[in-house]
Amino acid sequence: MRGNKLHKDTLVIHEGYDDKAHHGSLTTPIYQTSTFSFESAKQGELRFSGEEAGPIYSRLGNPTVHVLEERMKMLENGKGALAFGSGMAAVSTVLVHLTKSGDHILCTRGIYGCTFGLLSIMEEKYNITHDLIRMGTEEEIEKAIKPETVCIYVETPINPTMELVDLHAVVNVAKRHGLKVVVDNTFSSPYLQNPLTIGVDFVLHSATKYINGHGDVIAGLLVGNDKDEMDKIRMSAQKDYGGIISPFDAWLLIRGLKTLPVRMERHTSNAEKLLAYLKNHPLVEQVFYPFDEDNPQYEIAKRQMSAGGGLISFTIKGGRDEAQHFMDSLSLIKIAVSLGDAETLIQHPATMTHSVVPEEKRLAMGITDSLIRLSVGLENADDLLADLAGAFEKMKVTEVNTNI
Ligand code: LCS
Repeated sequence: MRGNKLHKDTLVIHEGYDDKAHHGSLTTPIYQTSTFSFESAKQGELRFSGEEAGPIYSRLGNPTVHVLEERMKMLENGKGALAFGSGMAAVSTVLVHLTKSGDHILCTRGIYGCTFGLLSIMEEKYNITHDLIRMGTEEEIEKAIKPETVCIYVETPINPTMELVDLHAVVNVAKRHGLKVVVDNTFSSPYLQNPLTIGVDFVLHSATKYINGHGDVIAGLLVGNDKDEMDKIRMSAQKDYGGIISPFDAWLLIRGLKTLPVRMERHTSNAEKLLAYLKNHPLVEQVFYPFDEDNPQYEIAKRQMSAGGGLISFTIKGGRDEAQHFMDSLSLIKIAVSLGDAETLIQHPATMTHSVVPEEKRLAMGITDSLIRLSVGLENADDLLADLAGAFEKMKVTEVNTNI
C-alpha cells in the first residue's frame, strides 16, 4: 500500500490497513465470517474466475487476514504472503509445493523437531528424501547437492543450537544450481533478519513466537519473492490443504506485530545481560549466542542480522540430570517450550522440542543432554539474573551435599 520507504517500526503499525475504508476504525476490524455474499450471480462468477478481486470464502482469503499478510509482505520485502494456522502448516505447505515424489531436499544439520518429523514422513510415504548437512562453506553445500535436489531448507540461527548459516553462501550455490531456498526466520523475526533481501526465495515463520509475542496464538506465515508463485500457493496448496488462520488469531498477530521492534530491542538487551552472566559462570560450559564477540560465527551474524535477539543456548557442567536439576531450581523463569514471549522460558531440547529426533541424529545436530535453551523475555533483567543465580546456588549446595 505505501511502498518500501517507511521504516519497519512504522510499517508494523500502519502497513496494509486504511481506516477510511472501515468507518475510521483505528484498529483493524475482525471479519469473523466464513463466507461473503455477492451482489449478483455474475459477481460470484467473476470472483471465482479471478476477473474481479474481492472476498469469496474465508479459507480462500479474509480481509482481516489480508491486512496481516500485506504487513508481513512488506516487513520481509516479499511479493506475496500467506498466513497459516501454525508454523508447521507454513513449513509443510511450502515443502509440499516445492517437491514431488523422487525429489531431494538439502537441509541444515539442525532443524526444529517437528520439521524433522515432517521430513521423515515425506521420505517414508512419498520418497521425498533429505540430507541434514553442515552448511559451513559453499563447497560443503555444493558437495551435497544431488541430481534430484530441488531446494535448500535453512534455519538460521538453528533451533536450539544457535548455529548460524551464511545465507549469502547458500544463495550463491542455489543460484548456480537453479535451486529454491527456504529460510525459517522464526528465531530472528523480520525485525532482525530479512533473507529475501539476500536472494532467498521463501521465508517462513512460526508466528506463534516473536511475531505474536504474547504466548496466546499458534500461527504461521510464509512470504515469497514471486507474486505469481505465491498466488498459486494460495489458490492450490493453501486452499486445498486448508491450513488457514482464523480472523481472530490474525487480529492478535496484527496487534502483536505493532510492538515487535520495541520487544525485540528489549529481548536483545536483556539477552546481552544474561549472556555476560552465563559466560562467566563456573557451572556453565559453553554459551551460544549470535552476537557474542567470542562466537566464531560472529562475522556471519553481523552480516545478516541486525542484533542477536532473545535466544541463548548453553551447556551446563554435567548431563541431563544436572540440566533438569538447574531448571527445577528456577522460580521466576518458566519451564516451557515455545519462545519469543514476554515471559522468560527455559526448555531442555534433548527431552522436549527435539525428543522426536533419534539420539544419533540429535547429537549430530549438536543437541547434547546438557544443552539448555533460554528464551529471554521482557522482565527486568536483574530479576532474571537473580533467578539464574539462585538456581546455580541451589546446584552448588547439592553438589557439596553429594560430595559429603
Ligand atoms: N520453526 C521453528 C524454528 C520453530 O521453532 C517452530 C516451533 C516451528 C517452526 C513450528 O511452529 P508452530 O507450528 O509451533 O507455530 N518451535 C517450538 C519450539 O522451539 N518450542 O515449542 C515450539
